[in-house]
Amino acid sequence: MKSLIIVLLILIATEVNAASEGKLYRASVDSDGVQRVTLTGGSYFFDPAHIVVKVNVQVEMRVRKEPGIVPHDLVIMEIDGGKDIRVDLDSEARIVRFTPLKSGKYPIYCSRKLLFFESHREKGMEGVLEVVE
Ligand SMILES: [Cu+2]
Repeated sequence: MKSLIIVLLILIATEVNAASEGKLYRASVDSDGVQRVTLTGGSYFFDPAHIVVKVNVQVEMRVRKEPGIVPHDLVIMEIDGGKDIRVDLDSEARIVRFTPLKSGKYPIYCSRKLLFFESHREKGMEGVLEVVE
């Protein structure tokens, strides 16, 4: 009985974790040695919201914005040897290239904010880029 409860607790904890990090996309390395990811941002989400990439392998990220008038951007801090990524999202895809040099979890978020309203990040426009060995 006790072990059943423990298993249930683990399952619940895993579920909560999955929910907070959103849809998972695990990048694979293409034959040319680049791992490609497609990311869409909108009000107020990133899809996928949880991206897993390999360390020390170039990432090519195609980013675009869902249709609509609300402006969005994409920020990833200190991903490429301390370099930040900041790109305005457009309905036409833009390509961002970087090489993650250190494993860890890097927040992905939108830095937009309208006047005194909550920031887009606070409204849920954030995710995680997980860099693994
Ligand atoms: Cu935004």
